[in-house]
Formats: sequence, C-alpha cells, structure tokens
Amino acid sequence: DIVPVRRALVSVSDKAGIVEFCSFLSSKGVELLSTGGTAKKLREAGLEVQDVSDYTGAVECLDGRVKTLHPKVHGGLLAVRGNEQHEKQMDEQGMKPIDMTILNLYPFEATVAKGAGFEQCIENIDIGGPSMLRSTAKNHAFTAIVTSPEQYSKIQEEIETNGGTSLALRKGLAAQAFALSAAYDSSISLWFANQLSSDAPVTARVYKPEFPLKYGCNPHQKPAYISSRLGCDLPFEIKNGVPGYINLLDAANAWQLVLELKQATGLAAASSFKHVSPAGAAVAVSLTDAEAKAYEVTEETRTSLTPAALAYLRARNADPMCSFGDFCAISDEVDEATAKYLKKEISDGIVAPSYTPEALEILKSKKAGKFIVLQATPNYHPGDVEYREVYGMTFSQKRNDVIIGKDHMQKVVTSTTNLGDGAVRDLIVASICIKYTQSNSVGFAKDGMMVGVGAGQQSRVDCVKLAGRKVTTWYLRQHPKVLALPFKEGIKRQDRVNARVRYIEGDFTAEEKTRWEEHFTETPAILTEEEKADFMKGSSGASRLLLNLVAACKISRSPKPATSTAWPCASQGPVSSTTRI
Ligand code: 93A
Repeated sequence: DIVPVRRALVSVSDKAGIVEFCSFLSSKGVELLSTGGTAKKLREAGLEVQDVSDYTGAVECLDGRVKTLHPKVHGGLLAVRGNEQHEKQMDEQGMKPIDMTILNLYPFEATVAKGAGFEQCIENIDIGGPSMLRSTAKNHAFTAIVTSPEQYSKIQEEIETNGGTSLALRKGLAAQAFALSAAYDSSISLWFANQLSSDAPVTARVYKPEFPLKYGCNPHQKPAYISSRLGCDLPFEIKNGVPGYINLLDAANAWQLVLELKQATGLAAASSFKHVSPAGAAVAVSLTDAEAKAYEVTEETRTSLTPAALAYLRARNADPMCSFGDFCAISDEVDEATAKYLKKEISDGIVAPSYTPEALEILKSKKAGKFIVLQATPNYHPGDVEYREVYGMTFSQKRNDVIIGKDHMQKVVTSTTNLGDGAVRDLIVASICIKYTQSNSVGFAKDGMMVGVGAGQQSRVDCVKLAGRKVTTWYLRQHPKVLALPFKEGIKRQDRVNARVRYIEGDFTAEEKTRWEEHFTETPAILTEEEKADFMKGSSGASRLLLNLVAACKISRSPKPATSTAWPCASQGPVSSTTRI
C-alpha cells in the first residue's frame, strides 16, 4: 500500500515551511506543479516548478478566482490507478496522475476576525482549494492530501523510511482534510447567516469527536462521547487518568472559575467541584490559628504552604464533607506542596495550567494511578457564543463572559459604604463562585474563601437556609469541643471530617450514634444548642464572624419571549445583587 510520490501539486496560502518541504520532495525526484504565488516563492528558492496554467493550458484568470478548476487537475487527482478505462481517458486528455496535493486554504476566519468588510470576506472564500482537497481526500487510496505545515515533518519521515506514503497515513490525512473542509464551510455559513440578520445567530456547528466516555450522566446513558468544536482543540490536555462525563463538566466550570478569581483578585485561586457546582472556592489568604487546627494543618505544613496549596486547602475546607471525591482546579502551577496536600484528600481529579515534575509524579500515583490530571490549554478561547442541546432543540446564547471585579462592587446594598479591601475581595470571590452554580444560589465568603454555598435551589429562601447552615457548620468546626474530639488512632481523615460535622449537626438516630461513638477513645459530651449559639455570637471572644461575612446571590429568571417565534426559556441570570451582612 505504499504509493511513491512522482508528482505533487502545491498551492498554499500559508507558505510557512513550504520551501523546505518542497526542497525535500524535489531532492527525491518529485515533479512540482504549482499556482501563482506559491510557484513564485518556490522558484525564488531555486526549485524547478511547472505552473498549473502551463500544465492545463488554461491561464489563471478572473483575479485568481479560477486557477486550478480544470479537468486536467481533477482528473489527475481522481483517476483510479490501474483502472484501464480511467487510464485510457487520461491518456486521451493529456491528464497526468498527481500523487500528492499540498495545500492550505484562503484564510477566511482570520479575514473575518480582523474585521474585514463584506466584499473582502467573500473574496477570501476559497473554491479551488476545497475542491482539490476533496478530490484528493476521496481518492486517498492513491493520493495524499496535505493540509497543514504541521504535517510536513511526519510525511517527510515516512517518505524517507518507506519511499512513499502508506495507506494508513493517507487515510489519516484524508480524515483531517474532510474535517477541515467541514469546519471551513461551517464558519462561512455561520458568518454568512449573521450578515443577513444580527439577531438570528446560526447554530450549525461541526464537532470533531475526541474520545469515548465510559458513560454519560448516568451509567445507562451509553454511548457517550466528548467532541471539540472543529477548528478548536479541547481546552485540556490529559496528563493522567480517564475523565468521565461529569468529571469534564466539573473541570470546565472549575477551571473557568479559578481563572476569573485569579484575574479579578491577582491571587492564586482554587475551587473544589462536585456535580457541576462548587462545594468551595478560595484565593490564597493566610490561615488563622483556629482554622489551621480545624483544617488539621500541622505547623510544619502551615509554614510550607505555597499560595496554590493554601488556596486549595481553603477551597476544600469550605465544606469538606461535600468535597469528598471532588474535582479541583488551581489557577497556578501545581507544586510539590500542593500535590502533597492533595494526595491526602479523597479527590477524583485536578485541572491546572502546569505541574512541576515532582508534583506530577505524586498526582499520577494517587488513586492507584487513576487520578485524573488535566493541563489547561493556555489562552484557550471557547468562542463568543455557547450552545446547548435539549430534547431536539439547540439553545444558543452569548457566553457569560462578565469578569466580576472591583468596579462591580461600587453599588453594594449596605449601610456601610466603605467596605474595606478584604470585604471587596470577599464579595468578588462570592460573586464569581456563585456565577458557576446552577439555578438560584446564595453564597457566603470570608477571608477570601467561600464558607457556605447554597446552590441550585428553586426557592431563594432555601438557598439562604442551605448556605447559612453550611456557614454555621464551617464555623462550629473551630469550636474548642469539636477541636478536642478524642479520635482513636487510625481513623481516616475523611471519616474524621464527617464525624465532626455529624457531631455539630447532632441529629443522630440511635443506631448511627452507636456507630459514630466507635470513632472515639471515650464518648464525647454532646455539643449543646446553647454552646453552639454562644460560639456563633462570638461570646467566646474568638468570634467576629457575622461582622465580616459577605454574601452573593444569583436569581434565575424566565425572560419573556423576545419575538413571537422565540420560546421562553430559563436562563441563568447574572449575579443580581451582593450584600454585606
Ligand atoms: O480563487 S480560488 O477559489 N480558485 C482556484 O481555482 C484556486 N486554486 C487554488 N482559490 C484557489 N486556490 C487557492 O489559492 C489555494 O487553496 C491556496 O490557498 C491559494 C494559493 O494561491 P497562490 O499559490 O497564488 O498563493
């Protein structure tokens, strides 16, 4: 299945690397056929080239709109080698077999992106290029289609080794070429439709399948697949493990959240996601002594905490019971200190911009090698419009790309007009965190950290109750009686976390209480409602909790139809108000 390359047609807009690649082909005796600008470039480099117009006998015309649209080109690409009739007809019409097409298309997307006018965008719709691309890709049994400078080195290697192109290589190149052709047409159709009416975005999208998922949201939802939008790669590179459906949803949201936190505060940020809502999120603010005890941070660990580790430690300790088996995101490089801290926690995976080699080794060994490690693609742009398909309908909307910052905190509903930097930072943290929850949500923040997230409730009052209950639990974890619980040796970290929370909640059944008591060397005295209330009021002298807590809330709305044809749909409202209490 090796096809030697005797004749190649070269027609490229992006001329990077073309001289080197064609010099190599020429050195192997390959005859080069080429179009106007490409032929000129190759000749200037001293290569021998035949103009396509010379081969076809038809001059390039109509300002280059017709260069390669000729039967002698497409016959040379499409003829089935070894087919007697095809070969006879080729001879009669003076067609020569072309064994490779090297092309890349007019830069349509780049022309649109730089704000060119309608006529110029139209002129940058390539016609001859995609035609040759499709002819060559269809006939991949005999010809190779090369569509990007990134492919040159691999092809060169294969020709060096095998003396031609293998079928496997040609098939792979053809698949890439058809994907490129689909993406190219999809961006033209999207752009064109949007020229007709600014408020009727076309939702046609072409996706590139990336890899299968074990299952979707539930185990019976098979098959499940992850795809990227054509023309964009995935926003993450998988460094370890096999991510599942919810893992990737968590990663995508957790990562955006920390990117925004970092951008808004300038501090290292982390988030801990479960089931597509944050259980916690935080920026790197140093710990109080009481927190260090409540989060089981030893003095040695405390002094070695890097900003990334500190941010994750805080994010994880907002609600460590809910964070069990979380997916976490960290805005900064993951160092050894962060990886060592993470190793102790029960967690499914992590996304971060980079990892030190030591950190990566530690993380790869977690969960018997199954811990998911994703490296975020730098400067990834997800597109301005996002799409979601539900029950046969495709919804599209502009991405919620508002970055909440200090400017948004000017009109805060409070009698205290001078909030202070800490409260402003905490309002930003709370607002950004709440942006990434589902439905109505309320969240409380303190010291750069979410301390109660009441996410995804239909009733706003329930959101407040849920978030408030979480704050109470979080704070009571610092109560001296909680800190002094006499755990037996060998009780696991997560079991200690859960046992403390249940102690605070106190609503055991008799059977549960018996099992709970087995965690301790002696039965702990009950934490009374009065003791809890006293501690919350700060009567212990340790607490100024309520004075320093901020809240953010998001109210989901059902907007009225914009036109008679639009369907009413639930949409996530923006963060609608922020309050300091
Ligand atoms: O204007 S076209 O749509 N008509 C054609 O016949 C044609 N043939 C090749 N565009 C055409 N091409 C494109 O020209 C190629 O896809 C390539 O992008 C570009 C290379 O032109 P040049 O060699 O003149 O720089």
